Amino acid sequence: METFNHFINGAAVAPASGEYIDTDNPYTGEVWGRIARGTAADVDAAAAAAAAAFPGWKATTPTARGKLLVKLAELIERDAEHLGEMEVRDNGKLIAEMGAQAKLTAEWYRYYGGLADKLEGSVIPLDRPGILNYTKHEPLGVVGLITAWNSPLLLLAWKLAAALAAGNTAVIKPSEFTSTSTLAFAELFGEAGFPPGIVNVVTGLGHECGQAMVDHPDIVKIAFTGSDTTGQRIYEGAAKNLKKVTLELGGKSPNIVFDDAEFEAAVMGVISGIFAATGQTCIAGSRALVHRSIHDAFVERLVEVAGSATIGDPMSYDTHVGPVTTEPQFQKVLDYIKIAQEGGATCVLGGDIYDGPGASGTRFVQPTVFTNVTNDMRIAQEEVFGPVLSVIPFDTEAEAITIANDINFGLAAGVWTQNLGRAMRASDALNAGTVWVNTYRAVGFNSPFGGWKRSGLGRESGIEGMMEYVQTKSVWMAQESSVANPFIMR
Ligand code: TXE
Repeated sequence: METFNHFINGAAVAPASGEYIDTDNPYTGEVWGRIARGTAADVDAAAAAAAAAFPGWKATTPTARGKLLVKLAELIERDAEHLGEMEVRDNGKLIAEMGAQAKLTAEWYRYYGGLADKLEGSVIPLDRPGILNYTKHEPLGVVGLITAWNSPLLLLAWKLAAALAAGNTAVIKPSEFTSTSTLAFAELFGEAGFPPGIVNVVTGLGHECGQAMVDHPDIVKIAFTGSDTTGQRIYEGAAKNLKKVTLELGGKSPNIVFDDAEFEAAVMGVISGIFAATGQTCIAGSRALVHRSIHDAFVERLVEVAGSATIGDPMSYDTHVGPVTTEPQFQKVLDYIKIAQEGGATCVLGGDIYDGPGASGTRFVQPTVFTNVTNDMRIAQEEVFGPVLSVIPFDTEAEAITIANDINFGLAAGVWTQNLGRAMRASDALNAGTVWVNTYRAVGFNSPFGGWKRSGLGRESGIEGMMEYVQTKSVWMAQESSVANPFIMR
């Protein structure tokens, strides 16, 4: 049984409470480690370390900060295999995905390392003689970064790389289900040459440790990935101290297949949108909107391919669908299958626990497809976060767009068509932060990502992602120190 402590000021620190939380392997069900159960006292210590490190980090030139981030990227690439394996042990997602993701996170640190000394202010051509007015982008201070269990290191990179490049210091809280890869990753900062205190990790429960970060007066911003209800709670809590927030809150994304789509590519695209990562992805294309003229043939092929997925050990490169990460999530997915059936949807694939070959008897759900779904059903409106697809037929382009937008979320959307005009019209009309045409589930370090409506606030990645971690200062410098009339505005 391995024990993991907080990482504060460059060192492992035991929890003030002395308490730990068990952590298990979703594939075997085995409890293999325990993580520190952080409380307000631990958050205090981490915030104090980050606050102490902030002036020095802010004063470090952006070029020097960038070089350290690039060095960190090299270390991530060196250790990617190990970090990826830790993530699989924590969240049960496929090694093919988590290994690649761990390596990919390096790109965010490299990109923001390069961007660090390119964030320029402006000189404002004032309508007043003898005054130089310029703007500069300054860091916010200590930022709190709270991540979810589905992709711990990638979700963190989207936040942390931008925050550090901009000159902020950080307190991080990974999900209580998947904390160990983040703790191992934090060790790399010292080796890369970062002074201690710039990056601190506290682990623990959301309502205890996470909430203490939201309430902490010295943490000036919270960047969060998780559910919309927790995101709303964080937003409300942050309002008390007028904290800034960036929120990435998942969705119920439509994947629209028009009758002129390249059939086989669209089938694979829809499958990749929902069954990859066992559906545990914020951008899951959990609503397939399919033109009625191809609906039956499309469903038939979808069921054929999804039904042949190899289910089992996430550490095997031959596995297509792994276990559900957490016990509450497993129960939630099963509940939603029942909700769909009670709501009148027809289950044409799966619909139950999987205990066939490759399953270890823990948290496997069969890839599941529902037809006869209408967009007002709960299964079409609420995020399941599991391998459950709803197929909804449509007759016209206008109807497809109406159904796609008739939802409280707006993170992503997919469009499958060979008609360029239709692709452009649909991309314009869809209410989503990301639209993919003839592809799905693609993200990049330099392309802004974020949601509309209940899918969140703010953007991550790209230049916009860095602007979430700076505040603008406007400096006025007079050539001559004269105050003509002290009683009126100059
Ligand atoms: O999420 P939570 P959970 C969705 C998905 C899933 C549901 C529940 O639908 O079924 O969320 O998953 C921390 N103050 N997504 O329970 O509660 C918590 O410790 C501060 C979508 O895991 O949102 C964890 O670190 N922090 C999503 C993080 O918030 C708090 C990815 C996420 O937990 C807190 C994962 C509080 N009061 C789940 N309460 C996506 N957008 O991709 C909890 N936390």
